[in-house]
Amino acid sequence: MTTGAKKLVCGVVFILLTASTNVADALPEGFNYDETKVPKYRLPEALLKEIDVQIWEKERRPQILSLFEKNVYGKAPGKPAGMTFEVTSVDKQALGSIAIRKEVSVYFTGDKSGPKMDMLIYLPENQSGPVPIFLALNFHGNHSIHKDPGITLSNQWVINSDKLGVKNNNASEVARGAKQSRWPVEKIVARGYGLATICCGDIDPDFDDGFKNGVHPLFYKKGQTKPAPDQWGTIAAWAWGLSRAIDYFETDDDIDQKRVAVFGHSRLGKTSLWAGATDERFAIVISNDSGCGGAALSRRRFGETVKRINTNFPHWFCDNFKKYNDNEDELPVDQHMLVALIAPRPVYIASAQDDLWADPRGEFLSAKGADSVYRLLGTDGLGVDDMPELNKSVMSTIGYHIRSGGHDVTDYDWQQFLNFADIHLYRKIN
Ligand code: GTR
Repeated sequence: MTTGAKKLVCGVVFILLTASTNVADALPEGFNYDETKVPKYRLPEALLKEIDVQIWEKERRPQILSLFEKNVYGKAPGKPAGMTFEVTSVDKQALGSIAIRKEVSVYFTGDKSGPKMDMLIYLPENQSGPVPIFLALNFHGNHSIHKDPGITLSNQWVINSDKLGVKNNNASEVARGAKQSRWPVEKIVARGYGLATICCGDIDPDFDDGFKNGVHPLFYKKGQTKPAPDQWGTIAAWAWGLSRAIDYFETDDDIDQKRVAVFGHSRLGKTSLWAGATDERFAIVISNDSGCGGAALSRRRFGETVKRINTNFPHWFCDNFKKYNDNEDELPVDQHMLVALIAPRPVYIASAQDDLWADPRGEFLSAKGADSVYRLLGTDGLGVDDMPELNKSVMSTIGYHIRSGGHDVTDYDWQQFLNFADIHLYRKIN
């Protein structure tokens, strides 16, 4: 071998080693990442034997929804009486005059000193009527999604981060635009869609405080200090907040509340699926790398497990979910039934090849497990039998892709979400 060729081989080996180290970093030890070691399991059936559309709608769907409420996410209250909205800013020439930017505060009980969520909205500047919109929670404050200096710096609880300059849960200018790679706002508005986003911490700060902060205490009965074992955890509270955003859209003539695509990444992808299941006003549901408690089948115990998620994040699900730690086979549901609850509305599940912690195959199998319900309801379901090739998206009513790379939201992901919305939301209704 020539010296040049040797150098090339060494270089390739080095790159491969570095790449695999990075992947391994995101994969906690002591969990299964080996397909041959997935235990044998039997999924509960979404459809029962003698079933038709009417029985699905009147009996089976409500039954499955209630099983998820009781055993996984917890039951949330409805729309609060007295909720008010306040438009706090409007700029009709945002982002170099391509967008309208609005900010809206939602006061959950109407009390301005009580919990509220602050929503940031971008709409295409040249819209001729109400526009379809992507709605998504963010992790670090609205100001983190774009460098736009007109976005108000959050004055609510945000998660501490050295990198983003956040101490004592107070937002910092360092975070402005820090997450913009995940939010291609210009592309979204250029394609004729709006984007609305809210920081998840406005609804419930993401740590286990025994449910003293956030929206839970607003609904306690006299003497109650925390949710009952079948009442909402943090994910259900975040999903509830997304429904309150649609309540606002219903009052805004610039937004078409019948064409709302709810989107979320990771823990917020679990949330978008649950929001889509509980609120049929969401026209399209998109989950990105949502993993355990999201699109991935719990029974596979591949990557993150029920026990691990309940231990690390004891506040995300309802207390009853802890009964299934190391006991997944006793769950009366699995996550394919969560996807089925969204039927017949289009749902898109996105996975990433290196994100084994979120079990890409388990996410695909949920999509596949929901297919029978989607077909019963007259759609084309999931258009493939097997996992598609890398970076080849499936655009049937159940959409799916697995892209190269790790746990993140990339341009590739957004490209597919926009195409999916064009097929199922935009062109269909226009
Ligand atoms: C991880 C968690 C995942 C996923 C992720 C995220 O630590 O294990 O379930 O939700 O966080 O939200 O980024």
